[in-house]
This record gives sequence, structure tokens and C-alpha cells, in this order.
Amino acid sequence: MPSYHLAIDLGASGGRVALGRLEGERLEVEVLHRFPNGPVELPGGLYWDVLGLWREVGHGLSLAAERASGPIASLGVDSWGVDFALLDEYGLLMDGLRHYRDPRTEGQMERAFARMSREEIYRTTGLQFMPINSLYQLLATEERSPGVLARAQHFLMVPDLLHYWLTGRAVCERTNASTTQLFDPTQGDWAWGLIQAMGLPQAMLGPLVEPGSRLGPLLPPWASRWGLRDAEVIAPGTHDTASAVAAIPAEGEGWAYISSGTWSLVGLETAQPHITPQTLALNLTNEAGVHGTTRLLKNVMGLWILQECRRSWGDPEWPQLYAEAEAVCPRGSLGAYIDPDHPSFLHAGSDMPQRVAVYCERTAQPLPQGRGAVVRCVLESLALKYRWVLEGLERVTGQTLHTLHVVGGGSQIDLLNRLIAAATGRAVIAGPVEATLMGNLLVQAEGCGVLEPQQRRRVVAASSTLRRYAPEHFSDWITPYMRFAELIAGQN
Ligand code: LFR
Repeated sequence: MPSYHLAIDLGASGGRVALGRLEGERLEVEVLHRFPNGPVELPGGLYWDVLGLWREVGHGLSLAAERASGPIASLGVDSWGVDFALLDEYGLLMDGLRHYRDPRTEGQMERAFARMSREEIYRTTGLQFMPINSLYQLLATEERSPGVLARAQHFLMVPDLLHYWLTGRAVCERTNASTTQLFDPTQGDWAWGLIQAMGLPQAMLGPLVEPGSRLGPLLPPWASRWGLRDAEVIAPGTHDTASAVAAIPAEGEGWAYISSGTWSLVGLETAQPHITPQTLALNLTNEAGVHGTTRLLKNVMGLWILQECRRSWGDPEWPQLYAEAEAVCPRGSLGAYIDPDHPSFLHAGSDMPQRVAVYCERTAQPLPQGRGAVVRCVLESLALKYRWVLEGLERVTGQTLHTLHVVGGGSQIDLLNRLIAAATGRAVIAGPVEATLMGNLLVQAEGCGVLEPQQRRRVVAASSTLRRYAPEHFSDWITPYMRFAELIAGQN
């Protein structure tokens, strides 16, 4: 008998509601509804349209019952990390849902370091320093809207908020909580000492639950409206990256992953957190994975820079842009690089191609001329940055990483896959595109008791079409990598 589950995956540029049908070791995923997502600018800053997302989720869920040939056992939400909602004593949303690219976090890291040293924050949380982390967003709220935090009864990450609206239960799922920099991965609990040292209220931080936890049935109006009377809400790994990593179709040892979308998350799954001066120097993060694993990884700015460039060019088709990038340089490297993680690329704005040019000019490199060259410069820089991160991961763990699994939307970009294989000198296995949905669905299936955790990666491999890329022309990339590594060293 197949079992049916629904996954809701909210990403920075779009969301999906999908139906999963699991039978034996095969999972079929049907996307029922796709919708766009993006920042909304108000006079007070940058927000997400959380009510619009809720409406779209409701629409997607209303399509589910008639698509499944049996009762739907469960549903669960995942989303990007770091962003949170505050609810007041009536359970009402305070201050909407802020977008992590809101520039209000500028200068907040320095305020945090005045309360607890950078080293101590890292020792406690093991989290990479990014201005977008919830900690710095909370400090910005405290500074700009005094009194708001003191009134907040619940601090909920985006999937926790949707789970609350679906079930009435306000809990914090662990994988997404681990992206806040308020979480202690060694203790597996909120970092109470740090929270106190930062002067943040403790009462708003609710109970933590594990991925796979049953959160309860849908509230009666939803259950009847959507025809989902048998469905239980089960928390997946609610951080989208946790769900994606749960669905890497890997076997054995020596593999790393790139979860490739708006961000590229480059890392390893490890049994324990790695929190050392070396991992701090590389600004590696230790986020919570499913079943007590750790995601030792680094955020690389990812396809964001290209998404913003494309927007400024009036949204040409992606295949057209990749064809232009291919044509400007049929083999080897174009010879101009950016560090995708330079702070100048973080915030939204229509001048992204200009920012790429400014970076190249400031670092005395040739300016990429035309759209194709800009796309090429960004893709090559991503591939080189992945190599730089992989070498760091090898140094801190002592592992040899010979295979790279690329999953998510970015795994469809053939040119990028070839560049990654060539520039890193590693075998690339691309796919599945829908890793996040698959990980979300399969962890729910585990929560329902219809799948064993050790079957999960096998199910993904058996249910996906994977493409393999051998590292060809690696020697073409030795000099570019040396130049790229010097660029990074000069900048830090
Ligand atoms: C990817 C992701 C990253 C997180 C970033 C911001 O979608 O969840 O893991 O660092 O978004 O939340």
C-alpha cells in the first residue's frame, strides 16, 4: 500500500506544495502548486508577504485530496532559515515577517561582540557569522523598536509559524532553530547563557522538537475545507537545507554536497559539531541536521547574484543567459573573478552587474564585457569558491572528498556542473532537483513509521535521474584557482 504525504517548501524566490507517493523504496513527487516569493518593500524596511504565502499554501493544499488515490497521512513545512515571526500574548503576528536582506542588521554584529566576544559566540553556537542571522535581526529590533521583544510571547521560525497556523501548536523545530545563532548544538538546546548576555528575553523561545515529530491534526476548519481529515502535521527537517541534505543520494564515504539555489550550501554531514579555531577561521557553520547529525557547511552566495543580474536585464530566459556565457569562453577560464561572498553582493538592488564590475575594477582585473561575460564570471567564481570551501572542509575533518553531490534547482545548470567538476577536480553527481521536497516527505514518512532512516538515501537514489560529470580539463583551472585564492586571501 502506498502512503501519501504533502510537503510545503518555501524558498526565497518561490514556494511549492507537493504530493509524495511512497511505495516500497520508490517515491514519486508531484508538484501541485508553484508560486513566486520575494521581498516586499515598506517604508519601515524589507518584508516577506507571509499572508500571501499562507494563501498560496492553502490553495496548494486544497488541490491535494483529489490527486491522491488514498488518504493523506501527513503534511509538513520547510523554508529558508534565519527569519522569524514574533507573536504577542493573543497569538497575533507582531511586525509582519522581516526579510533577512533588510539592511537594518548593519552594525549589529559589532553590538553583539560588545556583549560577548566573537570567539565565545562561536564556541557556544558553532554558527557562521552572517549579518542575516536571527541574533543580529533581534538586536536590530531591540534597538529600533524598543518594547517589541519584551511583549513577544512566541518566537517562531517561518515553518513553525505555518505549523502554528495549521495546528494551533507553537513549537520550534530544531534544524531551523539552529540557524538563529541562539542555539547551542553541543547541548542541543537554546543557548540560554548567550541569550541572557545579549539582553534578549528568554520567555519567547518555546520548546524545541525533533524533525519527524508529530505536531497534531489540522485545525478543524482547515481539515474540512481541504478534505484532509486524516492528515497529521509532522515536522520535517524544517530548514530547507536540512531537508535537502537528508535527501542526498549518496553512499559510502568521501562525499560532500552543494545544495544549490538562491544560496549554495557547501558542506558535509558529520556525526558531531566541529567547533575549533580552525572552523572559526573558515567561518564554517554547524547547523542541526535530521536524526542528530550536524551539517558542517558554509554558505556561498549562490545563484542570488545571477538572479539579481537577470532582474536588472529585464528577466531574459535562463537558457539564453547560459548560452551567452558558454559562447564568450568555449573552454577554460574567462580570467576575471569575484568573491561571491563579498558583503557588497548581499543586499537586494538592481545594480548587481555594476557591483560585479566595481569588484573587478577594485581588484585590478579585466571588466567582464556584456551579459554573457558577467554570467560566466559569476559561474566560474562560484565553482572556484566551492573548491576553496571543500579544501577547508578537508583540512578540518582530515577527510578526502572525491565526490560532490549537487542538488536543488542549480543542479540543472549543465555549464555550472561542468565548471564545478573541472575547477574542483572532483566527480560531480547532479540531482535530484527536488531534493528538499524529497527530504521533507521522507522524514515525514519516517515520523509516520512507514520508512526506516537508513532507507532514505536509497529511496532518493532509486527515485531520481542523476547526471554524472567527470573532472575534465582540470589542468586548465590550476592558475585560475591560484589567482582566485590570492584574491580571497587579499580581501580577508
Ligand atoms: C537556503 C537557506 C540557507 C540559509 C539561507 C537564509 O535556502 O535556508 O541555508 O542560510 O537560506 O535563511
